[in-house]
Amino acid sequence: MAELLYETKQKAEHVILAGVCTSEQDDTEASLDELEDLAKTAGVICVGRMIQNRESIHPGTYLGKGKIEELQDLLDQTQADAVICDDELSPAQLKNMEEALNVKIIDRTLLILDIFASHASTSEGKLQVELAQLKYRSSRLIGLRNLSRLGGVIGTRGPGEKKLETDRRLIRDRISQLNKELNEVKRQRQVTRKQRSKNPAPVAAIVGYTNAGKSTLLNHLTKACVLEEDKLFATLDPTTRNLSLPSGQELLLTDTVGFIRKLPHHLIDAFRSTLEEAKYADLLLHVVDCSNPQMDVQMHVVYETLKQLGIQNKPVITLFNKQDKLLEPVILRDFNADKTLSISAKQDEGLNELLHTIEELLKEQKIYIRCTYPYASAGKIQLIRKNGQLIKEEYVADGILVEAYVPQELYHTVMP
Ligand SMILES: Nc1nc2c(ncn2[C@@H]2O[C@H](COP(=O)(O)OP(=O)(O)OP(=O)(O)O)[C@@H](O)[C@H]2O)c(=O)[nH]1
Ligand SMILES: [Mg+2]
Repeated sequence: MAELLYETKQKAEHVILAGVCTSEQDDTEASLDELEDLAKTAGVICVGRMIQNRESIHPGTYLGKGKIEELQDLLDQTQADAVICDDELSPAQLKNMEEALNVKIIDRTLLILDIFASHASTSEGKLQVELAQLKYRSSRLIGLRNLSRLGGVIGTRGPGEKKLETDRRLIRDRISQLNKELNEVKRQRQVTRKQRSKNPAPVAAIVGYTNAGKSTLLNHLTKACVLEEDKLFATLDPTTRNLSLPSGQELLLTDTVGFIRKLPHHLIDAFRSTLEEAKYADLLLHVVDCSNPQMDVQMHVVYETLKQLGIQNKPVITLFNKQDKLLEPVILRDFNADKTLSISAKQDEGLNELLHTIEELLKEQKIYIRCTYPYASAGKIQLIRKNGQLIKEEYVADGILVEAYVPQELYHTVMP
């Protein structure tokens, strides 16, 4: 029984999208386009949409009374079997809408959780999704009971206050169990990171909006074989690969989970350790799909999410990707970036220039040294060659004269 509780596969085939346009959130049409992409990724078909202009979202029913009636008509016309709302609904909104419309009501959060659930492949990813789902669900059990009546997967459990109590307790137990398991995973991740920090190769994290082309970039730079797909949230687990820069210096490159506007907060909490991979990076490669008309909003969402995760003040190279898709020139700028470049990851365009740009930026983060090493200290020069940039190495009377850029953390170790 408990298993069924966190099963989230949507049975709904045909859905109607609903959003509210307020003075604070006025790009509802674009947000619904994205919701439609999410819905497609989750395997459902959108047969209509409805937008309401309101001062603010209705606290009790999400849409106002008149709009709910219109929605009922649209449901009758289209025979759709569910409504997907573009915001996270409160438990009361969910319950009231279900009661008013008598169809399945799904919100943006549930939809994203569903996609994450079907894309999670590692045990860590699965634990994280399950935790986020349970937390979301634990406050919405009444709504979920309705969901089962309307033909949801959890319909077999049967309603009843007693049953509900038991489930609530089961959910609580499972949440604490999941937290325990995730803490263990997190500890493990810290151990790995510590081991990695013994090898002082710089780390670059690829961040960006979902579907921007992050995995494609990693694959084209390193032959990593990460799944690239025209789907949202194709990547949930960070993959790290080695990359040699033109000077021979090694770099670790990490692909990360994509961001999206209104990323559910339970997901952020559950995925914090995965999302925070970028926190330990020396530099961020911010991939932007510049063929998307929503590019500016998407960049803003990325920086806001990074801020929320405590990832700030890192050097950023913004990559305006998918150049090949641009039909006419667009203005490309990012005032938050240290450097910007236009690329097409898929067509290997601009990637060599990218490697040189990374090298340049890393050089700026390093300390310049010019000193003479006694012959016995050749090991230190070897260390510089591996982790810094050796510009000059000359045999002189009293040793080896070295000019180089060295990482700050290695400065004291490599000084003669
Ligand atoms: N035309 C074109 N398509 C690209 C380019 N780079 C990536 N794509 C396509 O964009 C889609 C998304 O690419 P991914 O690499 O999976 O994107 P991602 O940022 O890793 O996405 P998530 O993991 O879902 O967050 C795929 O269909 C890619 O083939 C490019 O330079 N040009
Ligand atoms: Mg990806």
